[in-house]
Amino acid sequence: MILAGSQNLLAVQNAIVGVAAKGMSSAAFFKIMNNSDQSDTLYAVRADFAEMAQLHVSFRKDGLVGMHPVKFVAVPARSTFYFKHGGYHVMLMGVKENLTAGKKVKLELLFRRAGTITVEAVVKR
Ligand SMILES: [Cu+2]
Repeated sequence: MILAGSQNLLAVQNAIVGVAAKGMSSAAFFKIMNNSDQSDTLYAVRADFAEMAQLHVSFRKDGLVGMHPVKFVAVPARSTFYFKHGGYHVMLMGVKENLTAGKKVKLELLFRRAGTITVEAVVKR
């Protein structure tokens, strides 16, 4: 997904969403490439196919694993930031349809500087 205009300063790529049955939870992963000289902040994600979408981070501490919501994620200038298993992810609570492998869903990522970036995510097992 390329930001409108020729500069392509912030891009979101390789978006995937995990398979899930209707009513269950899923998670989204992607990479954010910030090619600008300024940091940017992802502060919200919209997904119409889920009741709620939240920025989350997973942690491992003293042999326990868990996760909790975060208010925003900062993406430093000239860097690539990965949302991945065991780290940052978008928690998708209560999916409104069966998410089967190969299906495509839309995610809107809201950045302070770059604005709203819409990506198509592929459902993967
Ligand atoms: Cu989570």
